[in-house]
Amino acid sequence: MSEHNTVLQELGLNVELHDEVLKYVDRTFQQTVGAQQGRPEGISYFDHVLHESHGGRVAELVKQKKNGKKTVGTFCIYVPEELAMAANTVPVALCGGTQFSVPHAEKMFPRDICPLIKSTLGLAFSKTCPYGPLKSMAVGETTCDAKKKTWEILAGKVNFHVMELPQKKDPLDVELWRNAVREFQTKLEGLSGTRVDSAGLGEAIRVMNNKRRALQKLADLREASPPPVSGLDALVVMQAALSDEPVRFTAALNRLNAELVQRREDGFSPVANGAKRVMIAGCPSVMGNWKVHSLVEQSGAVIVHDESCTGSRYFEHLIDETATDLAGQVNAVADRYMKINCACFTPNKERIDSVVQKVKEYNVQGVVQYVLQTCHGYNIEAMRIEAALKAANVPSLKIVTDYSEEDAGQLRTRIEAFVEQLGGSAS
Ligand code: BJ8
Repeated sequence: MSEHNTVLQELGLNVELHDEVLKYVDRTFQQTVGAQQGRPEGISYFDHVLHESHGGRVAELVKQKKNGKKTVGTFCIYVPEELAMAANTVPVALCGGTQFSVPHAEKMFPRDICPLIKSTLGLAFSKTCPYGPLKSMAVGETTCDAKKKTWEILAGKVNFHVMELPQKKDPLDVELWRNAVREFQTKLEGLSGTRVDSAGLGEAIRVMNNKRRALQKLADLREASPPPVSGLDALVVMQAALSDEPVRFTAALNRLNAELVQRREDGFSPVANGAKRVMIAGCPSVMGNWKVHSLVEQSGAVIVHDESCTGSRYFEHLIDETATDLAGQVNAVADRYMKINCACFTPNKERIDSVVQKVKEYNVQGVVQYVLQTCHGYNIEAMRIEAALKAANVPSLKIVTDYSEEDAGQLRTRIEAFVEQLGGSAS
């Protein structure tokens, strides 16, 4: 048995099944991301991060755990990573993006819940997620109904904390959320035995803001026509952002960005001149899920922006760094996260406006609204987004799908027809 599989076995994983998951994910990766031409050299780091998310990264966290550092598992980008870091813990996203694990969840949970939740649960139930046994605490949030009700089941089985996220953004809601963030801080301090102080939180804020700046720079580079990088590769970077160590990640992304600047100066792009510029809006596409991005780009379009939690919702809005006392810093953290526009908010005018704004900013010719099956928030909100886009003369297409390949042929036909009818070539 390899050294790594020994580590997995020590974590209590089903090593044989885990090998099958990796082969499945690798095959999906090769058929989508790996099949592209003209990828930048710097992307290899991010491929490696995805590849090692169940390998080297796990070994790294096991080592840290042995030295007393706790890992905190998260399922949503509302959970403030800065606080976890300042409390001397490591935040790691636990969301699953592979169809492989879905049937394992369906044995125990209802079939008609979203694939992201089923994939995540299936990895845990089949003992193929190394982060499950590694984590010292999991953190849920009151976002969609499916998640909220799932946390109730999981809370009885593992150390679980639920952050209460309000559903509106009025002053009382902001106060409620600030309290939830303070409560999270206390919970983390109890877990790690480390008090969050102003210096530590200030440093964590700087680290995460630098990461956001680098991701924003990548987003800016995609404004070019044609962009120096494909949307699929930008997605790979985003997926890596959710699991990698942030300082190392930012350094690698700054190197990739420098390469892309050079490509732009040299007039080199992997994308054909005149490729239709498409934006993805809606649900996240976490590691293992490259389906819709791949279909869109195989149809001859290029994705120039992602309005999702594996896109701009993760990195837009910096945390205000001017507060110097701990209470002010914690409020600044809370207020930045409250600006995220998930469809679980109502009435959510901010999200509708921001989608229209991004269309202009990134010179988008058409929007693909990406909805994971049974995600009612994004599915119903798609009606208002479509109306706002129509008023702005921007065509849109709503796709409701899961992680399986069964509908790929039908989706391909719909996406090709959509891309075909998009207006003249981008300027
Ligand atoms: S901030 S999008 S990461 S909740 S897709 S589980 S909403 S039924 S992933 Fe999400 Fe946070 Fe919102 Fe982003 Fe529910 Fe929808 Fe499934 Fe979702």
